[in-house]
Amino acid sequence: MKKTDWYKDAIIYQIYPRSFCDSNGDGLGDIPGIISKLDYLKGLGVNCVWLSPVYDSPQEDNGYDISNYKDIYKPFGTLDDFKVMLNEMHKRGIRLIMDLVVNHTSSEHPWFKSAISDKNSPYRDYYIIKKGKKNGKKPPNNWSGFFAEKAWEKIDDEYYYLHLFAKGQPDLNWENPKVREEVKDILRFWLDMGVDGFRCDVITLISKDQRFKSVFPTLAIAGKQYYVNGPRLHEYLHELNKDVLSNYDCMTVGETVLSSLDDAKLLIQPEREELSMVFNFDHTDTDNFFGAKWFYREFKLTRLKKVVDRWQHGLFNCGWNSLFIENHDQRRCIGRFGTNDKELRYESATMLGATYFMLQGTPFIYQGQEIGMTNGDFTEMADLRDVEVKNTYKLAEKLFFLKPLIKKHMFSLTRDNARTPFQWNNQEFAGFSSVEPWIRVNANKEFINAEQDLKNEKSINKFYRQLIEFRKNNEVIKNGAYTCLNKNNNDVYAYKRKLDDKEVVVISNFKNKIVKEKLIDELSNYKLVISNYSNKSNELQPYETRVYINY
Ligand code: TEU
Repeated sequence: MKKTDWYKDAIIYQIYPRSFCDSNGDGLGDIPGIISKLDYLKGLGVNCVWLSPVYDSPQEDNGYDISNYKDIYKPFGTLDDFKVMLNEMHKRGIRLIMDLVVNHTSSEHPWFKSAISDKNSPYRDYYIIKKGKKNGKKPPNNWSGFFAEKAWEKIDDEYYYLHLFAKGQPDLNWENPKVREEVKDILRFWLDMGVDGFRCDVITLISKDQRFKSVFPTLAIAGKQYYVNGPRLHEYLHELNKDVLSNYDCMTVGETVLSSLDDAKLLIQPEREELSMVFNFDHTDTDNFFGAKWFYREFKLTRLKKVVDRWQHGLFNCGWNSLFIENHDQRRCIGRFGTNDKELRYESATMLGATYFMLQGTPFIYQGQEIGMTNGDFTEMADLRDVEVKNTYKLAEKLFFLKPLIKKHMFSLTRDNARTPFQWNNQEFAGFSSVEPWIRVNANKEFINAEQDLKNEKSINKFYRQLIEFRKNNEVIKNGAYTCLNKNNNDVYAYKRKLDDKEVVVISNFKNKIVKEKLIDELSNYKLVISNYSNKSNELQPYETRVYINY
């Protein structure tokens, strides 16, 4: 097997299976539904899919809680359906990467059930189980997790288990070599079947500082200094790479929450043989304080530029970037980053699309992003489904904030915003399903849907096709050096990519106003290849974007 860098030429489409396409009328998306849409994906031009978890699971966190790593969640289909899907993807030149969720399992996993029901179980040491303090009355330490809860849950009078996410997601004990062998076995199972790689869920959390020290003060995600980028992280990843990943032509992209550029370099420098790429969240944190999305603050373009500059320069000739503006944990990009989700939706969507697509790295598109889907139109807490927002709401209520205010906050920031059913057409359930889906369809499916978008003169999908087409085999986009052309400008983002004497220049207006841009005068010998207005003057229209080349 020859290991290649195919992921550097990939354009990856993320499918959140529950919400993509329901083929059998149970209100939940499924694998046959995905198969029925592969020609649509082929038409868009993507050449790889990242599939959010489809494994067997009680779905406390929509599949990020796995109870059997080698089987499919029944309502999504069977292993045979999966194999057909994989084959149909490969036939169309589309690779498939799976979601690898191995920081934790589900509490319904047989390993965990055995571990907590019997102190002598061979699986006891698969998890992080510790005696409580004060004769079991208090947890082993004061850590808290990501979902607005304490990180320890009682098993009996004496013992607790660690869960950095929901209670139904107990953390695995990676110190135990048997656990690492199990993970390798899971990797081989899917790689041997033909999958092309993995998106590794919260991979930077797998190694915990074994002193399990309490921390002070105890803010949100208390203890993170002891469990993010822990002491043996690199050793574990190198081991997986050496023993399994290096034997296949596969790629990995690590979800690296709370990690810096320096942390990322250690994970992806090719000679270290750990991961291929990471997802960093510095850009999605440009509209909050402390990297915590609930602490919302107004977006500022210069802040975004700083982040992009840091990563584009930081990984140049040293690692490989991933590029994304949406995923299943983020709210929709339109209406975000200073843009407008109403009358200038097309302009906003296309401007953001062009701006991130011309950077160095592998672009990811989240389902619905390519037709400009917007946040959910939630009005009641009962409209929401996500365990994170439910826990956070409970906590906020306890801290006696004004209820109507927190509700509004929850509606605008909940992860459910990205999880509403894909809007295929304007039928009652948006062509997603024939029955009421698991989460409400956005009422704007009347005019925001794939069928309509493809008919529109201003089609977001067609704009993305253009971006994808332009990137394919484009050496300047793949390898060119990045330079920001107007660091201190808070309205317009202009940057250049340069390889030898070939240049690509991107100019994007992030404001809902007309902006005069002098740079345009200097580009009179360049060719305008992509834009979302037919304007050629040096005044940029609201959310106008232009891509120029000099070759
Ligand atoms: O996300 C990790 C993670 O850190 C997020 O939960 C993040 O804190 C949150 O989205 C901020 O709003 C991964 C998965 O992408 C997510 O869907 C899972 O819930 C989580 O891991 C647990 O597996």
